[in-house]
Amino acid sequence: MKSQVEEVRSSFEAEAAEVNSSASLQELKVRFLGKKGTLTALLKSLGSLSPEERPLAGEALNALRDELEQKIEQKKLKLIQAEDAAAEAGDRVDVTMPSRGRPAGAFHPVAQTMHEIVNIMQGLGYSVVQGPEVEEDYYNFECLNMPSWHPARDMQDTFYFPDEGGERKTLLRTHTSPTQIRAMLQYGAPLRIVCPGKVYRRDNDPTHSPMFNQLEGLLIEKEVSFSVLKGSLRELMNGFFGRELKNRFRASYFPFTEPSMELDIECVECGGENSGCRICKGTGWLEVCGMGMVHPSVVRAGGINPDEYNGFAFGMGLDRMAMLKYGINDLRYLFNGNVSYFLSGRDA
Ligand code: 2U9
Repeated sequence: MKSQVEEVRSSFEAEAAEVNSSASLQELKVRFLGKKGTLTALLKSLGSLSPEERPLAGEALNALRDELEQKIEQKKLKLIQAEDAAAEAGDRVDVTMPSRGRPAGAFHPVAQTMHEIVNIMQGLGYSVVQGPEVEEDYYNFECLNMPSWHPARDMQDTFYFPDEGGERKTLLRTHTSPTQIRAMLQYGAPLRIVCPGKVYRRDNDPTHSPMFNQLEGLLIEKEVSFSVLKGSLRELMNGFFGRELKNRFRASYFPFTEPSMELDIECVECGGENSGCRICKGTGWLEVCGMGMVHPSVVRAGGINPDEYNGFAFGMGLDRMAMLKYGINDLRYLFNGNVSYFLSGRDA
């Protein structure tokens, strides 16, 4: 495999040196990275290697793919600049030439993800509710079993607004759950809602941003069982990823649900077949969603009688779901406004 990697690299270098226009660059890209491209064929052949050979070979091929993508992008920029300069230097102006079209716009991958999940949930009878991003401490924490002394507040290091001496402290919401409390108070039971939106936490590292996008769901009806929750989430994940995925539910803890669980799905990148997989870290599983039966005191805080109604809630990070579905391997791509990564596509 090592020699094949070297062969592909050197033939790419040789062919790239001959490229002198955006059109021939695109052809080069298709030859190496397209669906039937040389490198793509090697990546596909990984499955036929032995489990001992596969991780190293996979790593080398992924690194080569990243390298080729980067070189193509660099070359593309240079060619476009050169072509623009040549066009400007030309002394004849063809006034009949149609203007250079603008690329059609597209949804941001996170917005796209949000729409896809909302569509699936609407199919299951859920409505969309939105709420304020500047929230009251009461709705964000108190109603959700997190009084001021509760240690769970430390997990959501919060942006508080300066205390202006008013009765209610305000903050940037740390989750969309307060919107669901507001909806319970406004609409009562029964209720099926999803709440997508921006949330804010004091997190800033390569895998966390101080603002991220969440989608939470809430169902309040009579005699709701945990199995309905499990079935609904399996439906959502299979619908979102477009195929039947292995799944497992693990016991967990959230102050606002009891009992609580987390859902793992099989790794969408390697299906558990690659011990060196960058996405699942070789575990074969991806954590995608937290959930549980809504705690009776949270149901009561929403103005609904917990002796009459019960239900479940779940929550997930939309940024993470977008990255998993669209193979985006760095959170920063979602925020830096550089569309070339998305326009070039990973499978063009
Ligand atoms: C009400 C009652 C309960 C929403 C829930 C989770 C579990 C959860 C995390 C997923 C990744 C947040 O974005 S994340 O960091 N969320 O695990 N969320 S249950 O529970 C609610 C919501 C509203 C009234």
